[in-house]
Order: sequence, then structure tokens, then C-alpha cells
Amino acid sequence: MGTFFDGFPGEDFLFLDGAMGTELQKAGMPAGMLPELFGLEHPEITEKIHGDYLDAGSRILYANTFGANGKKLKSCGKSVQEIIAANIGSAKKAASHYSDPGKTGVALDVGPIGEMMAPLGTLSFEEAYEIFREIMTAGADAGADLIVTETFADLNEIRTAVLAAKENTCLPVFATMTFEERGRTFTGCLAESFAKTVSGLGVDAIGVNCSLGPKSLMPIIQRIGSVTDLPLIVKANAGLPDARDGHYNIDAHAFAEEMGECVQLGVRIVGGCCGTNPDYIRELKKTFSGKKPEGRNIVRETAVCSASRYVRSDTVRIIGERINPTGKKRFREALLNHDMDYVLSQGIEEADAGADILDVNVGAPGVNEPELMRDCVEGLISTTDLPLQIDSGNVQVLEAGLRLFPGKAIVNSVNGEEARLKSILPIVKKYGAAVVGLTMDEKGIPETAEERFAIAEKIRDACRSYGIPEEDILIDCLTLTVSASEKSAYTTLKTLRMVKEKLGLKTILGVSNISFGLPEREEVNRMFFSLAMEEGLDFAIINPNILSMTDAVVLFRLLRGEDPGCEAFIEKFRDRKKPEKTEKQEKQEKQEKTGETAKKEECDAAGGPSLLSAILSGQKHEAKRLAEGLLSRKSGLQVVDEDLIPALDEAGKKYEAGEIFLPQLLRAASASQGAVEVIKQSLSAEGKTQADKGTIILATVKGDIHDIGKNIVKTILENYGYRILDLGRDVPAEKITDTARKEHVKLIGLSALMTTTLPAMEETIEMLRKSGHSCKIMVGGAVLTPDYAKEIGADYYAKDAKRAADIAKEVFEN
Ligand code: B1M
Repeated sequence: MGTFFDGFPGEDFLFLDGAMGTELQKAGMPAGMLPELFGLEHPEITEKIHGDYLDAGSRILYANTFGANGKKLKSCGKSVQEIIAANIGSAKKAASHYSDPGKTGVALDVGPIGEMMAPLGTLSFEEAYEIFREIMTAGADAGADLIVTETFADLNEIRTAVLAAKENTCLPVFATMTFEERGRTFTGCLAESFAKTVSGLGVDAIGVNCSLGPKSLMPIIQRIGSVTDLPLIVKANAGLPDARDGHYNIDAHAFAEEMGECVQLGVRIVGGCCGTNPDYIRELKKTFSGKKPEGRNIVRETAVCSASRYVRSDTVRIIGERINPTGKKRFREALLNHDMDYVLSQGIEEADAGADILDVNVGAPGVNEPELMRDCVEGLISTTDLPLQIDSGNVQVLEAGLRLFPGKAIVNSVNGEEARLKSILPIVKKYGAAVVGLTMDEKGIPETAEERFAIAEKIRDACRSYGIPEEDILIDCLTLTVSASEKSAYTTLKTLRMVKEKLGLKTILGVSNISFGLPEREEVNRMFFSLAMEEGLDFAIINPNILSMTDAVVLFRLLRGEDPGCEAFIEKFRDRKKPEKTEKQEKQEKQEKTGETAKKEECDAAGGPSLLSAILSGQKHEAKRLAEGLLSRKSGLQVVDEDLIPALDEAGKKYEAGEIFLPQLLRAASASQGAVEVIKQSLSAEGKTQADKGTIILATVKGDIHDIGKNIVKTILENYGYRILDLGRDVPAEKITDTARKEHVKLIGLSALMTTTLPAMEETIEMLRKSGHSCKIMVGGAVLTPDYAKEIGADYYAKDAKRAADIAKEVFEN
């Protein structure tokens, strides 16, 4: 298959350009102006910058279109089409003056929208897709030679952009993300997850841009390059900016030297990002002259992923089977009633019990399956970080799930039937998923291992014809109940061995069907599972809540020498008393049979869900329900102090320790808001609201968006009869001072939750004092101490909301 490099014969490296924004500023662009708008108004300036890059050695020019999206351009009165056409026009004009214009390319440069997509923000997949679709079509219409999607931090967003590019244009696509030194983007996306997911969408080159200098990017590009065979891109910053003057700390020569490491890592596409200019590209060209990119060590591994979880098939992996209505009355009812909390709780339990991947099947009579699949995938990506296996017999349902899942999923399933292969494999390929191939066809399930093996081969060949790599094929040798045919387990295991040995493909089995109709099912399942693992089973679809099954995996790894120092074994068995059914399991079985929902009290008493676990796992409705329960025993303030704050503290600790990432922190915050809603109602009911006792301004200071605590303080103060002017969060000192002056308030409350925003609190106090206003100032927020409050000139420090009310009383009533 041809690559983008075919358009550049004889070139070992492809040189991109450097920064545009800073060059525009140097050329007179006013601060705060949209660079794309400036480009429209001054095409001669952008053309000159592009020309300078061409003279320095760049072959691909990134047009000045990075922020040209419908959201950002809304206020400037120009259309996306107009701005993109003008800026691509300037780049093309510059390229046309180059001595060999055929050897240059103009890229439509596409950056993030500027608003976060759900679940991190509010933008839906459809809205984001539409914004990108408009950009991509405008770029193609304006004559771009390729599309680059760059500087993304959210896998969901770059994936949406790439889908929009692939579905609406025929142009080659480059994709780069922006990483922090720890090898994750700031939203927690792993380098490997980006590489696997976005390569699967059929882009032409992949890599990193912005955020760090070349040296810090090398380990990250190495990780990307080890899991994809696509050409690699590095477009690094000129180091880091100086906090005082904003200048980047690596000069052109040192930059080129550091970029030299790209040669050994097999990187072929290089350029500069923030802080670079044509001199950097000139030096880069010199450094790379006469060199050839070295070969890469690419591991063709089977792996699936979400943004923050990369699951390699290097040992037996557990796929949780519980999001499936088959034989589960309670689950079917939940689907019919659209009770997503129940459906999602199954996934959360499976994740807690050690599942590596979740199978998602929402097919039941009377439901809108595509819609439910969409809702379920959306819900699961905001409550767990496990990769998903989208399970349905219906192609529309499979596509509904694949389209929304931001990662590499598994499709469950195709089989040897021509019609299914033809309808399902194209979408597997399009979304870069892995696929389960069942060894059955139009004639049903073959009785012999040899016939099942032949179907596996047929599926492999069909996948090949669609360009689906072998590592993405998981063969299911089919588990039939041993009670109906005494040879069935033997046939399955024999097929499994043949597939592993002769085809070298990965295998998958739904395990528990083996014991259907027999007593002591768990014993049979466990033994069959152990035998299958011994034959080389890679993925087991099981109920991870059944201890004996997850035990079997740990025991298998121990005895196969895959558990160094017996650590995993000891960890799992250390406190084990009796490996019997857990209470949870018994309850679950009872629920499934009867369709009854366990009573809340039972749940709590049995060590069931707590507000802490609901907040940590991001379950908003559950958090609300549990807070209601707690409020029947405690006061609103007690629930805040004893349950809500400790839960958020725990989330904060886990975030700090790198155990959870921003998406999970956001979910925890959103779940806690669920609890806050009911706590507020209770506080209002408890409240001793009296006549207006005075007006208080509340605000979270500039740069700080934490407002959960401030909002609780507000509710309490309102209950005590004060009128609150809530200025919100991220509030500039000027606004607070102006409002204080206009409203003649006697008390102002400032909140700050981060060490980095304490200076903003100090500045606000200083400005208030300088304005001559004689109000009292109280400050609060977890990061403050009484001493610090005094040091920055506050009158009062409020450790919590109750103390804030006492202070108000002192100010207004004394
Ligand atoms: Co962030 N966050 N967060 N966060 N977050 C912290 C504060 C952090 C300690 C977590 C950590 O790393 N361990 C850390 C700050 C580190 C530091 O500077 N020491 C942090 C960080 C780094 C960040 C980001 C930078 C992460 C990132 O993007 N990489 C980012 C910052 C964005 C920004 O502000 N510019 C960020 C974002 C977020 C979310 C959006 C995900 C979310 C906020 C949602 C929201 O508020 N709407 C969030 C959350 C939830 C937290 C934690 C987990 C919880 C904060 C909270 O709500 N606590 C927090 C960790 C922690 O504090 N343990 C953390 C519960 C609340 C009831 O308590 O606010 O203390 P608190 O309020 C109490 C008292 O302090 C007092 O009364 C309240 C009730 O008793 N009080 C006052 C508060 N204000 C008062 C004002 C008063 C009087 C009393 O008078 C006016």
C-alpha cells in the first residue's frame, strides 16, 4: 500500500514548518486577535512567513487554520469557509513560488475546538463531529493537500476529528497529540492508547507535537512507535517558556541537536512547534542531512484500550459478561425502563472485581437497541475506564457503540457466514476494532474440531481481504454444554489448540455455558476454564464476581511462572478465609431469578455501596440516593463533613498519586454534585431562614474553578438569612472590588482551593483594601491555614461553612 511519502520520492525525512502564532505576533498581530482572522486581513504576512519556512527547508506548510472552527469564529462575523479558504490560499501562494512546487504540500491545520467533549465537558459527539465536518470540507474545498489534527489532549476529540476528516474528504491525515512528561496527555490518555486507536482509523502518520522540548518527547514517541507501523511525527517546542518573559529556553542549534535522536527512533516527519522559527527548521535540515531513519522495533501485539487503560493480550484477560440481559430478569427490566444506573452498576462491579474488558449487550425484545447501546457506551465511559466489547447481532447496534467508544474496542461477533462477514468486517476495519470470529457458519456449529478450524481459517482470510490485521482477530471455538454431548468440551479445547498452533491467532471463549443443566456448575466451569487456559486461551468471557473463576486466573498465572514473587497470588489470597460464594454473589443470583431489587438498607449493611464509592466511581444518581439515605440519620452539615469532604479528599489523593486522572476527577466532582443537590434541600429544610440580615459577596478567586465548597457555604449563609451575591468562580479581583463598591456590602467571602490561586486571593484582598472599601473579608478553602489568611490580610479564616455563618453573625449582629 502506498504511503504519504510516495508523494516525496527520494526524501528520507519530511520537514514540517515551525510556529505560526509567534511569527504573526512579531509581524504586528495585536494581542488577543484571532490569528486566523489576522491571516485573512493580512494574507501578505502569512504568505511571507510560509515563504520563510520554505526557504529554511520546510516541505509541508501548516496553513494558519488551527483555531478556525465555528465556535471560535462565531463572534468575528466571518465564516469558517472564508477564513480557511483565505489562509490555505496564502500557504498555496507561497508554495507556488517555490522552485519545485510539486514537492511541497499545504496542510489544513486543525486544533481542538476549545470546549471539552462529554464526559469531560458538555459538547456531544454529534456537535463536535459537525464542527469538524465543516472544517474538513472547507479545507478540502480550498485545495488542502492533507489534513493535520494537532495539539489534542482528549482522545475522544482527536478521534472525532479524524472520523470527520476520513468520512468527508479523501485527503491524507496526520494526527498528533500533546503529552505531559509522564507519557499521558493532561486528560490521562496514554501514548499507546492514542497510537492504537488513531492508527486503527486509517491515518497516514502519527506522533506528538507541542508541550515539551525534543528530549522529553523522545520516550513518548518511542512508545507510540512501538505499537504502530505508521510513519512517526515529532513537532517539538523549543523547550519550555520562561515564566517571566515567555521566551523558550532552547535555541535553534540545541533544538536540532536534541531532535537528532529522532533518527535512531525511526521518526521520519519532523518540525517545530511553540517557540520555533525558520532558523530552527534550517538547523534541523542541517542536522538530518545525509542521515537515514533507522528501523523500528514494532511489536505487533493484540491489545485493546480506552484512553487511560491499555490492555495487552500478554496473559489471560477477563471480559466481564454481566452487561447482558440473557437469563437475567432484573437486567431486562432495567433495559426496558431505561434504568441506566442499574445497567452501569453491573459494569462498575465487574471492574471492581477485576475485569479487564467489559462485554456490552443490550439486546432485549421491545427496546430500541441502537439507542440503548449509545446510552450504555456513553454511561460506561464516564463510570469506568475499561475497554469495551460491543456485543450484538445487529450491525447498526455494533456501529452505534463503535462510533462513540473513544478507544479500541472488540466487536462481538462475526462468524463464517458470508453475509455476516460482508456486513460486519467493513465496520470493524473502519473503526479499527478487534473482532471475535465464531467458528460456525450457515450450516450451524460443526461437530468436529477440524471443521471448526476450517471456519476459523475462512474468517482469517476474510479479515485479511478487508485489511484487518491478524492480531485483531480473536477466534471463539464455541463452548457447548457438556451435558448435551460428552465430547463438546474436548472438541472446543482441541479446536482451540489447533487455532493457536496452526493459525497463531488469539482465542476467546464464553466459559460458563459448558455447565448448563448440570449441578455444581461452578466446579465444572472452573475446571473447564483451567483446561482452556492450558490450551492457550487468551480472553475469557466470565462473571468476574465469581471468586473461583478469577482465582483460577491468578492460580494459572502463578503456576505458569507469570507471577514473579507470587505477588498477585499473595495479594489475592492473603486474607482469604473461605472461598465460598460472596454475599454479593448470592444476592445477585437471587435478584436475577426474582427480578427484585435489593433494599437499600440491606445493601449498606452488607458493606454495599457507600457515598465514597459512588463518588469515586462517578455515579451521580447513586451518590444522590445514598446522600438521601445518610440524611435520614444525620444533619446536612454532618453529611458534608463526615461523608462528602472525605470522599472528595480521597478522589484528590488518588488524583495526586496518579491513580486516577482528570476525567475520573471530573466524574467524582459531578457525582458529588448529585449528593450536594439533596444536601442543599435538606439544609434549606433545616434552615432557620429569617428576614434579610445583610448582603454578602461570595466568589472563588481568579484562576480557580473549584466551587463545590463555596456553594455549600452559600446555602448555609442563605439559610441563616443572608442575601448572597454569588459572583461564581474564576472571578477577577476587579469584578469583586466593583461589586463590593456598588453594593456597599459589609462582608466578602473568598474561596481558593489551589496553592497556585492563593496569590490571586492575596491580590483581591489588596485591591479591595486599596479601593478604600471598609468591608470585612473572610477566606476559606482546603488549601488555606489561619496563619496564611492573616498573612494575606484577611479578617477571618473560615475552616468550614458553619464557621462562615458564625463569622457572618459576628460581622452583622455585633
Ligand atoms: Co481539583 N484540585 N483541579 N478539581 N480538586 C484539588 C483542589 C487538588 C488538591 C487535588 C490534588 O491534586 N490532590 C489540586 C490542587 C493542588 C494544590 O494546589 N494544592 C487540584 C488540581 C491540581 C486541579 C486541576 C489543576 C487539575 C488539572 O486540570 N490538571 C484543575 C484546576 C482547574 C482550575 O481551577 N483552574 C482541577 C479541576 C477540578 C475539577 C473541575 C475536576 C473539580 C472541581 C469541580 C467544582 O468545584 N465545580 C475538582 C475537585 C472536585 C477537586 C477536589 C477533589 C475536591 C475539592 C472539593 O470540592 N472539596 C480537590 C481535592 C481536595 O480538596 N481534597 C481538588 C469538597 C468541598 C466541600 O470542600 O472546597 O474545601 P472545600 O470547602 C469546604 C471548606 O474548605 C470551606 O467550607 C467548605 C465546606 O465545609 N470553604 C470555605 C471553602 N471555601 C470557603 C469559602 C469561605 C468559607 C469557607 O468563605 C468565603
